[in-house]
Amino acid sequence: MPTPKVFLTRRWPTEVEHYLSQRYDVTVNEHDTPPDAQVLKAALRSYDAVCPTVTDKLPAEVLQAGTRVKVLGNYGVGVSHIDVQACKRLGIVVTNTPDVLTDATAEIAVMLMLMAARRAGEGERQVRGNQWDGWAPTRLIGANVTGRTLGLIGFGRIGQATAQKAHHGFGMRILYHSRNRATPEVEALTGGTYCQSLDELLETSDFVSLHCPGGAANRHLLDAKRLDRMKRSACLINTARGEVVDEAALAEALRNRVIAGAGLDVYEHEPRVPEAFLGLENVVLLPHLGSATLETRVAMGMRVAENLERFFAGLEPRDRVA
Ligand code: 8YV
Repeated sequence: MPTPKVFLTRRWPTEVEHYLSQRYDVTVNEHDTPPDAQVLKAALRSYDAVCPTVTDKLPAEVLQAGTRVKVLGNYGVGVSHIDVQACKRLGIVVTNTPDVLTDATAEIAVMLMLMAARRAGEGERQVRGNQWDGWAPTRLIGANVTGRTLGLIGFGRIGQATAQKAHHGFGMRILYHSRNRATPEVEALTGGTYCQSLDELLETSDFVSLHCPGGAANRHLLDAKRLDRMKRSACLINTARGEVVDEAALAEALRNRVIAGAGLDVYEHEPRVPEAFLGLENVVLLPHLGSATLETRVAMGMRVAENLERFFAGLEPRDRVA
């Protein structure tokens, strides 16, 4: 079999690019900017494997151009930027990179919870803006995280890791809402209590953290009505996907103090961050840092490599999602 042709839509850590180049005929998008639909279509026509990231939109209309591509080795765990059903119809295999980014992403969820509760962004802006005029008993008063209730929506790997860190690190009470109840072992490890009713979780949590997949099924799951169910003192944390939250409704809720704060790592139309958030002090805004540690990004690349190796050897890839 001739050496498979592989296209990386972005730059990857050097050691992974090197590893792949020794095994395949690899082309890297040297510009490292998100490729547009035309570039993606051309890649799907010319390469055996295309390796996209969250920045690359692959709807059915683009995928249909794929006369040569056999496998999409997604660099990341979320695949809501890919029409997975269309891939199934077209016989294109899709793989992702679970496990290796679980802790890095859970760390960001915990960090956002602390930052939102303790008004860290607001405080830092004061210091950098030369507006801090010294310590005072009543200024920049936040809320303790220790001992409070964390409600998780979605309880997969990242949700569970977030629960574990929050429960064991900060003695938090953990509630979770998900399609399926976790095993007793997982509940014991994470301190998680299953909450069948989403409304009940929203009404009783001091922090609500999103860990469900994006895509059409969960689009605007947190809308104005659901935000209104949250405690006035609560914070919303999102490290999942931007589309899970109605951003306009969230901005309104933050402005009107329907909820106390939010910590966001993801946005519905990245890299656009809604203007309405920028003027609000009670929202922490991060630039999709979930998996951004060197060891994680290398491990993600090596996981894609492992999936490609198995695919091209005629075996079932470890992380096949379609
Ligand atoms: C990744 C993420 O870095 O894996 C995911 O789903 O959200 C990120 O942390 C990104 O998706 C890369 O494709």
